[in-house]
Amino acid sequence: MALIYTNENNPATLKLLIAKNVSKAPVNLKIVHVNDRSIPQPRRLPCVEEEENLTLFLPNSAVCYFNPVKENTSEVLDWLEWEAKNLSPCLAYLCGSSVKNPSFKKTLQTYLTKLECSLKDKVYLIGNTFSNADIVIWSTLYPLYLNEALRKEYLLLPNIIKWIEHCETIPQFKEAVAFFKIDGKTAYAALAAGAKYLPIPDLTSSEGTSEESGSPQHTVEVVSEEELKSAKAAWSKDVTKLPKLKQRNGKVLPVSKEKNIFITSALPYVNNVPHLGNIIGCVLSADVFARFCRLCNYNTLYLCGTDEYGTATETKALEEKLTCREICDKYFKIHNEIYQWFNISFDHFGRTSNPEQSELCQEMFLRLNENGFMFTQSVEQLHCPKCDRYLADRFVEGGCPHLGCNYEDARGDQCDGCGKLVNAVELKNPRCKVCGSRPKLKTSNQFFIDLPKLEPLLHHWMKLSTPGWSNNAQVISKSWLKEGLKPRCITRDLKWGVPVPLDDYRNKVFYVWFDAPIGYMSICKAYTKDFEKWWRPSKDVEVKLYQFMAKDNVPFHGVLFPAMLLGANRGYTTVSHLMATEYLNYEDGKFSKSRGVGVFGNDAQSTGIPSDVWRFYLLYIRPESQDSSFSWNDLVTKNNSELLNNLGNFVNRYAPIILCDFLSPSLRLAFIGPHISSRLFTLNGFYDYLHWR
Ligand code: B3M
Ligand code: B3M
Ligand code: ZN
Repeated sequence: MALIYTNENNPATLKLLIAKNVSKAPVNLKIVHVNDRSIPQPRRLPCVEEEENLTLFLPNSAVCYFNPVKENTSEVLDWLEWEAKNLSPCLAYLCGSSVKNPSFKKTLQTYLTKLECSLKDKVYLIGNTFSNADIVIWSTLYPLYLNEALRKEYLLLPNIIKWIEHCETIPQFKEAVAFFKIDGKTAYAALAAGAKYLPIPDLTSSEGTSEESGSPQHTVEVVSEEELKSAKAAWSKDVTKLPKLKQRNGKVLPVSKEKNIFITSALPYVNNVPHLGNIIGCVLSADVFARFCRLCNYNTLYLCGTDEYGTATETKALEEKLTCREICDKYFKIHNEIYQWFNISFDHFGRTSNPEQSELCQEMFLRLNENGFMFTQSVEQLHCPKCDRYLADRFVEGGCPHLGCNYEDARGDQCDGCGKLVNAVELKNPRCKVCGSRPKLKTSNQFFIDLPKLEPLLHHWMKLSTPGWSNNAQVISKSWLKEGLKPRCITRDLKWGVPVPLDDYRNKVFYVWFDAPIGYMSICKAYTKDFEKWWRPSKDVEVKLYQFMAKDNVPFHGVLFPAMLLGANRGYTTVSHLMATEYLNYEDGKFSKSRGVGVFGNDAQSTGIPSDVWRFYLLYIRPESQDSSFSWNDLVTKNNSELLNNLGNFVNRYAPIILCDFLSPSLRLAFIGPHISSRLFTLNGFYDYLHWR
């Protein structure tokens, strides 16, 4: 049975009770304080918990849900929207908020005049037909009617009074009022307290442009003949005859003669909390594509996981005084929870510190070694005598060696001053990041992958593969190849990583960029023992690999990893679509965890803004072909104008059923139409929730 959570005296609850009486839907009522932790997210009052996964937190939406009659015409919906966007927030500001806002007095008067005109010679708002519009507006005005002082101050006009008094005698209204006492003095304060974000009443509609017309004016945009035709054709398709979505039971595996889509998003390091830029660049972009492919009934596998080895983890462990394992466990959980909150539809979210990783990484190395694509060479490395350890690139700092850049805190891998890559041994006045002392040069033998030897193979492969890549991915990879490939050192004197499986090297581990891409395989193996069906498909099976990432990861996915796969010569699947995004900036600068600038996954969550709105906005500003920026003001504007006014109105009014699978299940909007039995969620009233400032 549905359960209504409400604070006391909230007129919006009255709507729900009347609608429930009209439709004879049984409900329970739970009176709570606005700060009660048991209120379902997003903790607005009143809200209706319908089933485990369905909470209606928009009162007008819930009214239509309780009472889904076909009389919910667009005229009714206009009134519901007007009530949610204008009338009720205006009353809340004037009579309910602790900060009184007298400037809305004139606005309210305009609203009341409009209502008065609409009720002229009518029994109900819409002629002689009782509708949900009566329930909703009556409930909101009733406290004003009850309160003598307010009634004088805000002049209730005669038609309105007549209508209020008429509705008051309807049994379902009477019963609701008797059951849930409304006190004219505190009702609007209760409304304001439950709303959490008070929308600003729409002032433009109070200026009397639409004068006597009861319901709001519509603007009609010009649409071409062809557009109209194709829209009509699309809508006249019988949705019930569309192919049914495949039931996915068990593990997703590729099938001969079908489309087999394998999707990955770059594996995030465990040294930080992902920010919005990471989310749109990798997991969210891939998620939308995965949802699209599943809707097309392709065999779709979407994998991701945390990239846990390497110096990034060791640095973080030192910083937080935890072991590497503890750091990985801690950040794996953080990442996993954030992506769940964003409704990222991974088939599996794994981690590279699993046993499958060591096994596959060592196998790959041995294979490349056997095939003659590895060699050893002695390497000069910085060793800190005080800490007695070789210093990984990130553990050394010093002056930038590049001409013209005098940046003094360049890292061993890259200089933040000029952005160029740095060779750690070339740093001026190097110092150990841990103890600050000066490291010494020492030599040790390391393995190198012979990229120049792999170049011809790679060249040929690139010609065939790159046409489907995003433009920036093509440009970056081709420019690497053009400059000529150099051998790359793939082993390190570190502890936290996959051990090199050869005598004399057993105390070394693989360089993180050698092991990380193998994570895609090992995570797949952790997901299914049949992982080779994806990675080494038989001749009659075609697998297309789509990899999503930010552009700084392109060289590793477009050059290094394919070179490894080709060199291993075992018929491995290689990337057919490398999709890279540009950067997302924060307001006018860069996201930066160290400087605390930006919005991070957990911050997004604590704003109370639903993840679907974040998903919508991030996709809207996705840095596809150039950098873009996140801005709070723009978030509000895009939400109000595009998501609500455009998409929302469209879905609400015209779509018999729309499965917005680009958005997550909670937003799979199904309009309650006559031939649709699955009642999910209507957008109606969404407005008042989402028009926050
Ligand atoms: N958003 C137009 C429409 O719903 C507009 C209504 C405003 S109601 C005050 O089609
Ligand atoms: N962990 C870099 C990053 O998080 C790296 C990606 C690995 S993908 C195999 O940006
Ligand atoms: Zn040191």
